[in-house]
Amino acid sequence: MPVIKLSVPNISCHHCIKAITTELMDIEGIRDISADAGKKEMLVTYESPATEAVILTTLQQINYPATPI
Ligand SMILES: [Cu+2]
Repeated sequence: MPVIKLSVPNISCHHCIKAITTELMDIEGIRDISADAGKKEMLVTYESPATEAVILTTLQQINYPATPI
């Protein structure tokens, strides 16, 4: 199953992580999310029909633009 590591500069606290997790878990195919508020990074495990593009677009839409690292 693919895992992407993302830099998400707008993460500032655990509330951000909760909001992001809620939003991403609504996408079919997202299997796991772990985030580090200190590093402003997250790991997303996913499978079809989810794609990296869908994940990045969703994060952009909720104002947490992300960059794969
Ligand atoms: Cu926050």
